[in-house]
Amino acid sequence: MATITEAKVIVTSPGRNFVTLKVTTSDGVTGLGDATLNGRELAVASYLEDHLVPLLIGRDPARIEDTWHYLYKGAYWRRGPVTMTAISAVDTALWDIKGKVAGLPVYELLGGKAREGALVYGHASGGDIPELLDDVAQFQEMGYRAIRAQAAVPGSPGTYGIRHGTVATVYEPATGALPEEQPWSTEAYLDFAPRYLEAVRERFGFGFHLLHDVHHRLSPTEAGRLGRSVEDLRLFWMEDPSPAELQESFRQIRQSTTTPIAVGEVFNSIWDCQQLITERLIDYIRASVVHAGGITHLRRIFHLAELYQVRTGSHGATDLSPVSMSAAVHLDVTVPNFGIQEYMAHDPLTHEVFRPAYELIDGALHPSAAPGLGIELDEEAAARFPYDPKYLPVSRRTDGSVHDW
Ligand code: CS2
Ligand code: MG
Repeated sequence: MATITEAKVIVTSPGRNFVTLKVTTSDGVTGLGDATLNGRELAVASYLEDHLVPLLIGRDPARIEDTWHYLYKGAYWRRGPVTMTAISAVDTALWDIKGKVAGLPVYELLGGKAREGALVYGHASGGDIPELLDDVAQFQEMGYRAIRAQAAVPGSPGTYGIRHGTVATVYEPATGALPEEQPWSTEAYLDFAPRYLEAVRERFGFGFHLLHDVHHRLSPTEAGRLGRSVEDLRLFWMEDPSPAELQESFRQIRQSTTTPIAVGEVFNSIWDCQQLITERLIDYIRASVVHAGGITHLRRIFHLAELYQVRTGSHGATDLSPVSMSAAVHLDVTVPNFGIQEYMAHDPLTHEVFRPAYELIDGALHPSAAPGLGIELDEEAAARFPYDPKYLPVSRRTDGSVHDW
């Protein structure tokens, strides 16, 4: 029996911060798992180094399901983004190893392909409507068949989702050692968002999927109003309309509008979406490999969703590393209820460290047929980019009080 002989945590910042777990076996096989939790990276690095790595040494790398339960149930303290991101990294690395040992790409171990590639959506944005329209045109030229549209709300230049720089540049303004504070007016947003979404449909028509992210900014009542006001624009989805701690609040949104609802990028276990799925309060579940317990647990969430005709639409912003993206694409091509995959191209600097083998073809990501996940990490390159503390901004309402980010 091979055993795990080493598990190394690699923190690197090529363009933005990433935490990666590299597991090595006594046969010399290595596997990678993403452990990045944007703005709280070092907490996961410590959870892994101080608490999980000592438990992994000497274990059988083939026992993925058992290791998952050992780490989840054995901790006594369950769930939470730090714990689940750390477990995700271990799980993903073990699937990578299992594929390499079997000589098969991970999608074969998951039951084989249901489709050749995973349809992705790209992020078009602009400081105003004309800029947004130019950006949508760029994504169409690049072959994207699904496009998310966001424009800066007048009076709130730092609105979430607005890219600074080129298509490959992170848009989340990482503001240094302390979070930047940004103003937010729900009234201004509710007035403006339907207008720019309409402008996109007016100029480009209905021959592509149009998506929009609300980023947890609305109450269920406001979300219902937004959804209703854009029904004629036939959005693919309205994302994160409201914070989902209160899952049953989505019933109100659901009853207010036929605009499809997607939620889940901040979820870390099946318990965060059980009610949303089983009561069909959403159309798309956006949990991801890295934050929802790895391939093992995300697959469980997707299978539950399949029973209730809820489709998948995993989070894939640039704070999810190319290791995450590789794992996501392997899983996406196998699940019957796949819907769409978010994809933001990484900064070219990121690719000096991470070398993924997935390919974007005609608006869909195709996994590589190489054994495992088809992802390599250059440790020497990683060492050239030390950790760079950065935070997401904090949002404040016009009266000065803190709002949801
Ligand atoms: C966003 C994310 O991609 C999305 O849908 O909501 O970019 C989110 O803001 C970041 O991943 C937070 O780390
Ligand atoms: Mg989002």
